Amino acid sequence: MTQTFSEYTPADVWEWNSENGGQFANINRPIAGATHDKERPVGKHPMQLYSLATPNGVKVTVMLEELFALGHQGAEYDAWLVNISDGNQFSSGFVEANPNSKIPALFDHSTPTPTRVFESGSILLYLAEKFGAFLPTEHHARTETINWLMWQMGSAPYLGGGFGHFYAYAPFKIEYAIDRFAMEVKRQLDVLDRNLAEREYMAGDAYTIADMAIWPWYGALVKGLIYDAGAFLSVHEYKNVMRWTDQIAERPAVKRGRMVNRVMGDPASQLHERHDASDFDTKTQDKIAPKTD
Ligand SMILES: N[C@@H](CCC(=O)N[C@@H](CS)C(=O)NCC(=O)O)C(=O)O
Repeated sequence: MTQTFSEYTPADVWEWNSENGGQFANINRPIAGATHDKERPVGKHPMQLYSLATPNGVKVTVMLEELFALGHQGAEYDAWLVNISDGNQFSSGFVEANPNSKIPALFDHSTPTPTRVFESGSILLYLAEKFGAFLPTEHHARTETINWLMWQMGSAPYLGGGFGHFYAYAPFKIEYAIDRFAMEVKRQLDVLDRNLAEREYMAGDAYTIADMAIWPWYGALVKGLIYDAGAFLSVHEYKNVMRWTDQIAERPAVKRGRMVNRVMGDPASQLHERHDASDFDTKTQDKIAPKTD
């Protein structure tokens, strides 16, 4: 049966009702800028990352771990935790790194004056160009990589802000909204599935920043790890996406990248901050959190 809904008529002028009951009502604001003064911490490494292990954050920690694994010492990094549910993204220091107040944000301290880089797609491109890695140099392959990178940046808001929001987080279920975004997300999964039927990776034979951008969102979706929506979206239908997801999950740098700035799940998978490559062995939550039993 189709749900009918007609109680709400928009006012002539929208007003901010911070008590709207949505899951993120405490951090959502209609204005930009800092809410409080707090300096950005800076560690010893060339790259200073301010992030959280959401899909957008994981894109960048995977890239940094991949670069480091290739031997690029210049990609050594400090990863500082930005807890977005506590409003850390509105500190003055973070807003200097990203005026859009969203993780991830990076400062490259190896340039004559530090270079700020925000938007995960921009960060991936910046690092790929700086280190000459994971972005093919051949004209067609390079263009195809950037095509899919931009596809992800334009498409994921329909998955997260659209489908995920209305399916998992909205204070009540609206059939119209869930239907609209489920349709779009299934279409996107089919786009990926058809592409991956013809090639090993998103842009061709090589693993690139396009895979790093798409995998944390759509790989997690087909594994039922986000929004608990695997059955609802019949994700088992997307066999090529599943094959590619499993293949990428096996990469050691991906396994490490997923752990950085992670604050949920198995304590052994959570490395709240990373300041040294050895932190994976010594500083995960199972090793540093006090035991309660
Ligand atoms: N287009 C941005 C999206 C970043 C984004 O949405 N970050 C979320 C977490 S996944 C965030 O920081 N949200 C905090 C907020 O909205 O206040 C990117 O790809 O970097």
